[in-house]
Amino acid sequence: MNEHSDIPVLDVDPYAPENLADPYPMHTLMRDTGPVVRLKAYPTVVVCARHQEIHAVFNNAQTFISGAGVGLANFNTEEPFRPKSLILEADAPLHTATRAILSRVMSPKTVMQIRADFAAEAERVLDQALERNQANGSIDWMAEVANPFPLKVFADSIGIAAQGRENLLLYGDMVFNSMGPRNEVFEKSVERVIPVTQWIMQQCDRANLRPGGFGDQIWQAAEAGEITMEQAPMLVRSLLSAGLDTTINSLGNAIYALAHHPEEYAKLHADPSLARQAFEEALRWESTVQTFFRTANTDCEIAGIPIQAQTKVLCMLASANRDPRKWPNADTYDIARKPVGHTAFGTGIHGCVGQAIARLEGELILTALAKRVKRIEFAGPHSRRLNNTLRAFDTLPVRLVAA
Ligand code: OVM
Repeated sequence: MNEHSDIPVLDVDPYAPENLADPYPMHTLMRDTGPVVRLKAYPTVVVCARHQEIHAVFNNAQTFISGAGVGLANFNTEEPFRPKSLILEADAPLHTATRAILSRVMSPKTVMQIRADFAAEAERVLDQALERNQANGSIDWMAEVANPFPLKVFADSIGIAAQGRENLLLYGDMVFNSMGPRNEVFEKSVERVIPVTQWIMQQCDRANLRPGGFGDQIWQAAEAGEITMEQAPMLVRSLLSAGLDTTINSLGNAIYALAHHPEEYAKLHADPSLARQAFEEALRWESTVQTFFRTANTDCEIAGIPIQAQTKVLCMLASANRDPRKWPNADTYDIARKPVGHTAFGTGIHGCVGQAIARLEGELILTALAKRVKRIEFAGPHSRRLNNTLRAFDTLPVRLVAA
């Protein structure tokens, strides 16, 4: 793009396996190259890796739209991987209507109502994990805690059946991979796209949703005329897409942060009321959703640099959260820090609509952990699940030392 010829170009691929495995050196290079950079391998893209520009782009949804996709593909010229999300991949006025429904379904009142059940389940999961840990000397945190907890509490809240929930992980992996290029990790994750998608859409039928659950409440909004009956299952799909893989890996990332920082864990163990801010700081330090794109709707500018209409803007959310221009000691995991303004949930009108529930899940698991466990140690090498958007684990072996 000639119009962008003043923007520095980097010969790095954010979707190469080595950068997915360890994105931080690349983030530093991107931030230090300029407020906007280009990538040799992706000529339709400009990248923002500093906090200031990412915040500006996300808070100008009229110029930097979501309806052309929040991944690499521009839906104005490329076919979406799946029918577009009615909230993530939508702009006003559609987004306004769907957002209102989901923010009511997951309101502060809802969070108060679900809290006791979520807390009881968090305690049960940690009790069981500790038992397995006593028996075997260590546990896989992902298999014993991070996967089962959201798969129980959030999927129960939506109101889907208990059977087949492993499909939620496969589906999330696919959807988040589809926001990058058609590389090897994408191809591998879409091997079972047809049966997994069929299962997901089946769960979205009203007949398969528990009366009163989040899914049923979306159908009630359709009955009331806020959206059409055809749109209701698609909005249920958003809960199934966005609410599991994200929180699951955030619980993985949080324990990874704490196991890496025994002195920080000691503070949490001494005062479990720090659980909420320890989780929040983990979201800053290891952001589960690493990237989202916007699309320039018109010729515009970022940091005074002209940007051509239809350019995809790659926002490195995890890099904004480690930007030393924004955060003192940005690379330090410090549970006393209150990381207000982090971008792990995005920011602006598309900011995560389920973030209060995600925070609740993190707080409750870390509280239950802090009360039972005096020390966490890595118990062998972890294995990452490389994903084009998510910072994720397959396995995360840890030893929990009981208090
Ligand atoms: C959706 C959706 C999918 C993935 C992520 C997300 C983080 C939303 O289908 O609406 O938000």
